[in-house]
Amino acid sequence: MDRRYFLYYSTIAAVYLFTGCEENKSRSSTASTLNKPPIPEENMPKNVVPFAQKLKIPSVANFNQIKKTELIAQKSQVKIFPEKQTDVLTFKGDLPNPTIRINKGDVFDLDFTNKLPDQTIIHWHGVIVPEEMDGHPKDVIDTDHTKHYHYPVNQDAGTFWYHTHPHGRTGKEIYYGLSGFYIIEDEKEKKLNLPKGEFELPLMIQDRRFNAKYQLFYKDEKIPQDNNGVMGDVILVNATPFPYHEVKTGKYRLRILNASSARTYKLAFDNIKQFVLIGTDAGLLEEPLNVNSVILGVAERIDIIVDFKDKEIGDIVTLKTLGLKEASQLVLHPDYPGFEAPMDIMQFRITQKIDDIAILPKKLIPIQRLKAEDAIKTRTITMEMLGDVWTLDKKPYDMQRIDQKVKLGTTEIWELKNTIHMAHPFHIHGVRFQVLDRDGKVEFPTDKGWKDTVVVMPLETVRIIVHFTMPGLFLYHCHILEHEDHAMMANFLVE
Ligand SMILES: [Cu+2]
Repeated sequence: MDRRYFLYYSTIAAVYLFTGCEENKSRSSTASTLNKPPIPEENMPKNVVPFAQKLKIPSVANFNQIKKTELIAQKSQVKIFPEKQTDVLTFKGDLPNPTIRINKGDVFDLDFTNKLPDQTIIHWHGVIVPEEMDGHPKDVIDTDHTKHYHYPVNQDAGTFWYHTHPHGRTGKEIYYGLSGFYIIEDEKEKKLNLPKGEFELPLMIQDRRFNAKYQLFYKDEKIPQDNNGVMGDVILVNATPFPYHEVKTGKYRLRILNASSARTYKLAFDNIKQFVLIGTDAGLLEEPLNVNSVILGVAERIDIIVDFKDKEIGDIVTLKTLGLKEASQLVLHPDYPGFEAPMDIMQFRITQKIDDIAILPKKLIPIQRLKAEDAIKTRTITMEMLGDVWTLDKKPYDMQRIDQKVKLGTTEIWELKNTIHMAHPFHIHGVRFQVLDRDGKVEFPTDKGWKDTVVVMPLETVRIIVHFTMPGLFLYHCHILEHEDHAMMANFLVE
């Protein structure tokens, strides 16, 4: 049986087994497609040969060497597949978009020009910046207009990212290409002597759908489940489908970002049982943590060390997702692999023996634990479905409404209650936070570090603790892009 049809019918079977909160409407419309594949003929995906292309490495805009740079959101054509042009959106005319690197203490200076037909804006995900620099959707700029971003970077080293954030169109713009890495470095991190140069790789993971003409296609309006989240069967790493990368027998620092629309990954390697988690979204851990796998929701990042020292020339190590069936009982697109599906992501091919004698430090960066007793308030935020619209606290997003007011300089506990049978990565702008506890059964090693996005599993409550240091109006929202574009977003004012 053709793999597409196998996936299709096995997911249909899952619909009938499922007795949770899925709307009757969507269940019957899925069932009505039983006799006919839902994807129109022209959108039938071509076979994509995995591990046929080298991993692309983004260019770097390094504020050590430059004072200022520019990004221009524009339509472009790029070769995601050899000899084929794919229509995409880029910031510099090509994909992957450049990686921004900047030192803590330096000033970020950038002109952003919008050459798209619609209004848009850039958000610096995880970077704590003044309100007018944050890229709130209220600050969108018109076509052919330029916004000047200028702010000091005052936070610890970590792996962040940037993407556009216009309300209602974020999902589509990121899907077509508008995201990149943003790396902050500092002196404390440099002293740790972590792998660098060719031994440090940013990996942006995104699942995508391509049609027979090698063009991306986003939501299928005929499939209501696409509003639950867009999933694809082709995994791009740095805009390269299922790439390979040639490595030596040493330690590599991988900065991994999940910039997908909806997919939560459970990342692991075959042929390497254990790897080392050294950092989470917003900085390094206190000490390296040995792990076998890590769950990574949309917008989350991990900083890991993988050691190929025991490998021989010719060996292959594959980065994959083990699948995470616990993450959703809702049906997403019935024709594409769901959360539960194990999938290969990329290959590391060992091509050279070296003696890597560097030792990973036993201690990384001290983390000051925020204490529950210092919180002046506990707020509960619920993740709800209102009819068939994704919301927070049963209220669809209203750009004019202030949903929460917070006192500058205080600490609060936010209790994130997921009422739906689907995991939601919850993101807060303008802060970094720590996870206090979660009532679920799945263990998250990433809960040990600084976060700006946290996955809340189905029907789970996660308590986070936040210290508010930046005044202004900011957003909190689900980072499944189709959920935030729906209405699963809210404003809070720090004053
Ligand atoms: Cu969500």
